[in-house]
Amino acid sequence: MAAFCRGRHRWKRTNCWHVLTRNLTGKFDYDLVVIGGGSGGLACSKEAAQLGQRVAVLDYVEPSLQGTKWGLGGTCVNVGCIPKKLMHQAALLGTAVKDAHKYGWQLSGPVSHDWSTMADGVQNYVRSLNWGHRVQLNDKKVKYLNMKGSLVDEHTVRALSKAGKETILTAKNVVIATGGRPKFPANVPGAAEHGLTSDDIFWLKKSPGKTLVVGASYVALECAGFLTGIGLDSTVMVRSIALRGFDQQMAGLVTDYMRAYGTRFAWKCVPKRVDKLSSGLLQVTWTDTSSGQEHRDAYDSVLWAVGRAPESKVLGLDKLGVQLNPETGKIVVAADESTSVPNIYAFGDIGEGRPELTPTAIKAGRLLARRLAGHSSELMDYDNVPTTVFTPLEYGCVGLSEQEAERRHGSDGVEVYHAFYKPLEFTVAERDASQCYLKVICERGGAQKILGLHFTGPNAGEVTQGFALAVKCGATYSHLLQTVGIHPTCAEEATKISITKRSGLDATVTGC
Ligand code: FAD
Ligand code: NA7
Repeated sequence: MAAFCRGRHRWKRTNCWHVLTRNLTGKFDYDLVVIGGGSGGLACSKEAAQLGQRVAVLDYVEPSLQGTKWGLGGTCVNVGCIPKKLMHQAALLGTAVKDAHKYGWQLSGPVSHDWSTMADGVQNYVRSLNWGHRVQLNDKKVKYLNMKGSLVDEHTVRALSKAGKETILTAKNVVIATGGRPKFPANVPGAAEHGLTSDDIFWLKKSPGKTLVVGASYVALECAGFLTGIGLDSTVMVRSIALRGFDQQMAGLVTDYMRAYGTRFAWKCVPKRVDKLSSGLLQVTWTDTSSGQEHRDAYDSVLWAVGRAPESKVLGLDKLGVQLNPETGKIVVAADESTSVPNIYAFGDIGEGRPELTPTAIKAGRLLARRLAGHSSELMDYDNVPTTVFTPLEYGCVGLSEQEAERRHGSDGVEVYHAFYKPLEFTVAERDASQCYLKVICERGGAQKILGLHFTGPNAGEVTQGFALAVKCGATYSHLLQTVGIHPTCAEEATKISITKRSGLDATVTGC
């Protein structure tokens, strides 16, 4: 340790000595230091403090390339779930205004949307959450440092403030929950220089205008969906398929609905370059890979939603031998969130193979805190995690996709019950319900255990959450049929579902 300090580190001798004495006496400044104050890190640190642990949490936001920055709370609060769902709500209200005419509302004059009113409301709400998180940490006696953390050894964290002030903290255990950041594509000149990502879109003061969204995973579709919904010309550029990893029949319904809703799609297209024109518009050149032809169009904004990656390099993990997946940069973790180095744990978006979702990060963080405090040995169960894609037609699911169920059980081992239904609220409004669909994937033999449930329709998150409990409890097809529906709802269709895909019968629900 002494040699380590003398030769390789810049911090003051007093600090160095401080580290040395703490380690030799077995006393640390903290029981737990958490690097990253996002969904997972905050949950972990608050839980640990509640169990009597001495805890510090470091959170530091490196501004985006466009200069966007935000406060405490991580991706979900600032540049993810929360602003996204609120802007999705803005878009849904646009549809509701159209429906309202049919329901008798007399709305005089043209209806239009004002970006800055929406953005102000959303951004102010996010700021209130930032403040709420600070207050909670204070109340729970968690030491919060707005500093960038990196590891010195398995018990020592170096924290650096924006002004360059260095602080050394020692801890019995160190937890890394630093999440990820949006990527830019390699080899597309002008992409990073002129492009936005989800780190910027929610914080724009002015409307992004005509927007090209590149990428086809749920972040891309959700952003393009709400932009269309508030009246902007938006195009999704899809390199291969939409919603990779999700059930592909459901992905088709989601994109079909979006197309009918007004979102444009450039299928099988890859961007080549982005140039800023003298008009200020961004000219995007792309290749249509099915024809090999090159195309061009001008946009006000280009939003890259081509995946996320952790900034694991700055954490100093390589020096300590913390094993990373070289392809993703994520930390290799065991079932108990331990890394390859004792006393260092990692979870949430930075954990290799973990779902990139807030509730899993929160739950995993709480459980880890309890285990580290010696209060429990319960592990996080990552099976049957439900999720919802908040596209104009929402898509909720839990369990396996039909493709994955067939891969695991064979197509003869799986029974799929399905129904095309019409939400009651669509009727008077004369809305097309062609993509409102529900399917329940069951084991074909035995008690017909439910393997997966997929739903497109209004309030898909609310619908799916309850069924997720049933799936977690090992529900079977007959449990579903024994359940009494709530009438009139969309979710009740699940309790009546009887047409199998195998039968080839028309799955359209008729009557009540
Ligand atoms: P994060 O929340 O990313 O927190 C990590 C924190 O650590 C950040 O504040 C970061 O700045 C900080 N940090 C990084 N490095 C350091 C360092 N060296 N020192 C100090 N601090 C550091 N999930 C859902 O469940 N539902 C949704 O609807 C949903 N929508 C999303 C929409 C978008 C557009 C995006 C991008 C994500 C969405 N997610 C959603 C995913 C969700 O936001 C993440 O899964 C979740 O935030 C991960 O939590 P985390 O604690 O692992 O990391
Ligand atoms: P994902 O889930 O990693 O998806 C990335 C998408 O971007 C996917 O459709 C990719 O197509 C596409 N992609 C990737 N690189 C390119 C390039 N160079 N050009 C065009 N298209 C590209 O990323 P998201 O940002 O949507 O979401 C990440 C997580 O954040 C998500 O799980 C949420 O939890 C929050 P492909 O399928 O590879 O052809």
